[in-house]
Amino acid sequence: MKFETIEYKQEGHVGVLTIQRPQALNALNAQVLEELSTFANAISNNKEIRALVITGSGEKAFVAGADIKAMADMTPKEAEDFSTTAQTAFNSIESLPFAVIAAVNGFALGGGCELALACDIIIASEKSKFGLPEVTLGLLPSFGGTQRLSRAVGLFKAREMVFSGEFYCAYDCMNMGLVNKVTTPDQLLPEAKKLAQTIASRAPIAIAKAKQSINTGFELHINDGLKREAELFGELFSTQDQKEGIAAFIEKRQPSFIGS
Ligand code: CO8
Repeated sequence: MKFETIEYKQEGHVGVLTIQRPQALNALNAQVLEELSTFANAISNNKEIRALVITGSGEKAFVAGADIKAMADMTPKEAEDFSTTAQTAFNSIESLPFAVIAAVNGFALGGGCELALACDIIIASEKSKFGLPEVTLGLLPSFGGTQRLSRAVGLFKAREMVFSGEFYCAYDCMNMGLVNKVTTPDQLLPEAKKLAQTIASRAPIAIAKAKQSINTGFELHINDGLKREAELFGELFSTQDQKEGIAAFIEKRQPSFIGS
């Protein structure tokens, strides 16, 4: 796969995807969004990838939002289509059957914050800043922000962030449950990769089904979520990795998972 605005590298079972538009603080234009979609769809069945880290190029920004200049002359229909293109790309990332970790190295604003929200885990540099400043531009967060933020931090904090358009530091975001861990800038990628490697050492199908159970269960009545959880649990008993995991425990050795 050849891309111009994103760069992908793989170390063992861990992939690292970097948004590469440093001259615009990695702002998301149509090309970045299309490349993200193509990339996510292309890797969704790749059994060699067991965890993915997403970060931004340069020292300043994860992603400073949707490309404001590209939005300047959009018609209402073009704006709606742009929003749908972004939602489709982020849905594809959210649906990947392995863990996706956002390593937020700087500004995660607007669409950048919404990209992090589509990931499973957010690790942030202490230099990072999160925010949904769309209302300062006469817009609303429409790359999933009004939907995913309230699910992540609750309605009241989400309304405050969206209505104020203010920036929040990494520690404030950790306190509100948006960020899992805050690191020094130097330690950000090593910490994100370390967690990715830990996750990649676990049984891949168990991770995929646990992710499915958490994400789909969140939208269901608890009784339906519990039913789905039990079904997914049962499905794992037809995998070789379930047999390997339990055999390794009984034989007092490390398991070796193959992803089937
Ligand atoms: N879009 C396009 N270019 C950008 C963006 C952006 N979001 N952010 C920064 N840039 C560009 C700047 O224009 C500048 O380019 P140039 O050197 O050519 O002038 C370059 O990146 C560097 O930026 P600054 O000089 O501004 O750097 P500072 O350190 O002074 O400031 C900030 C950094 C605070 C991040 C500042 O750049 C900023 O406020 N950026 C915009 C942040 C923002 O408002 N993001 C939200 C965008 S809206 C959005 O994401 C909505 C999605 C849903 C709606 C879509 C419906 C169609």
